[in-house]
Amino acid sequence: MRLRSTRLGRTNLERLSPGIRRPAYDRSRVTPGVVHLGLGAFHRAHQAVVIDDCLAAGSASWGIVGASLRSPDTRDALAPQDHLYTVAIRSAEGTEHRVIGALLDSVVAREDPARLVGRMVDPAIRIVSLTVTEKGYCHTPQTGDLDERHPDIVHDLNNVDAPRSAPGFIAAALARRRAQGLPPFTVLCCDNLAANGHTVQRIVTQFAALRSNELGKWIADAVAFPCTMVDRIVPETTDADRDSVSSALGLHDAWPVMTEPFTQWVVEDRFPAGQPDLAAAGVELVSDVKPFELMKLRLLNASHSALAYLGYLSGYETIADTMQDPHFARLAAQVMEEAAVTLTMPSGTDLAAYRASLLKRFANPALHHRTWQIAMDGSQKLPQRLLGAMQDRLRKDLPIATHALAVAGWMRYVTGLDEQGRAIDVRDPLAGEFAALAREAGPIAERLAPAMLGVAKVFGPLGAEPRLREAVTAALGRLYQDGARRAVAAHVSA
Ligand code: CS2
Repeated sequence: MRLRSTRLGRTNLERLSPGIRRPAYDRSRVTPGVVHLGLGAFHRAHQAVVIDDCLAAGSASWGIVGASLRSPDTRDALAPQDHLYTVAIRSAEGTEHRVIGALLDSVVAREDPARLVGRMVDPAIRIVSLTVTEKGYCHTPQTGDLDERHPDIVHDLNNVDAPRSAPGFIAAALARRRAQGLPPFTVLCCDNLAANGHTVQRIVTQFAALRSNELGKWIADAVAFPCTMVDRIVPETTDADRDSVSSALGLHDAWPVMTEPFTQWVVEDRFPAGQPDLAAAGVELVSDVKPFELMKLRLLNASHSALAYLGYLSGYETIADTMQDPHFARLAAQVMEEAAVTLTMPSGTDLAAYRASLLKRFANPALHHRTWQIAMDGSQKLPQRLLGAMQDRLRKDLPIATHALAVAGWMRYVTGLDEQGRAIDVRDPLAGEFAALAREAGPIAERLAPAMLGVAKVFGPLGAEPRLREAVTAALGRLYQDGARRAVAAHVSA
């Protein structure tokens, strides 16, 4: 019934239920300054909210044009509502709804690549930001280099003006700007990659150099790729969420996004082409993001992945469910504690308080964040979340059993069969390779662990490290013998 209620849109904002926050600026005066690649829920609940604040503070030339690289779903949901959508901020205390106006238009790259390139070449666009997920960069996560054999990269090198990949679009637009004598835009990566700005700079430069050495050199010299640390937990929107948001609004929103109260954005202050007043909107502008990035990847994302694999195998559907099990809450705390000693933070950073706040955020009962969602694309996530900290701990001669249990949980998960023998829907660019290795090795830790550790794209030389092999094989053995729930309980009680 609710689905037939009036659609949210620019002409009916005054009909929103009282108490719903809405754009505090004249949207008709806003012009685009940002093209964002990857118009998913995370962008809409994070950077777009900040830009909405910037627009309210007077930076009217920084509206967003969003692009989905493949799927038309977001555009199809948002275009009929003038690209307005709701952010629902959920906690045990209740839900706050806020309608965001920062997104002005959307493009589906696959349908019309030239249109997207055209928008990126517009001189008004001074920032191209990205949330295309780890695998969207077409790189080898272990080394941070462009994967020249990636099918999208091969395609884009043969179709430079009608690309498919994020590096392909950035290079195409920058090449045209250079040819037209226009200054480049700043490339702002907002994905959880290690040293994300530097990594994307390397990937785009390598791609461009395959097109022409001059272009590669110009991009390396002239384009800024600031590093960022982005943080906000954004579970996938469900139909029940759509219904509850629409009923709170009094108008139908086809694709609201769900999130938590916490939000953080730390950005390297390097925007030669200009920036909206990010600082006024709460963004922390710093000269070196690296320590914050590592802190977040190794504390938040590492323990998230550990909870996701081991929690899923234990039959827990969401992170909050998993955290209700005190052994898993302890496991998350232990991953963080053990990773914390590998970090060097600027003075004044209170890591203990940060860890405590993460445990509270994970336990948020109002967020339905599925373990399955976080378990996705592990091959792209493991190096920066777990393996770097393991390497650093090994260098310091510290034990790595906790991280090894998480890695073993991932190995067990990507075999594609759960502890009851039911199929797991493994989503990972390397899923086929992992399934084949699992079939060949069988459910035998001594065979499976070394086979997985031999996948160089994920583990690199670390896979041959004897202490790591021993710890991961032992942990995988316990998972096969006792099941994940008992193995975690035994580990944290030891
Ligand atoms: C999660 C992240 O899906 C995942 O892998 O760990 O999306 C996490 O929720 C965000 O990085 C939080 O900022």
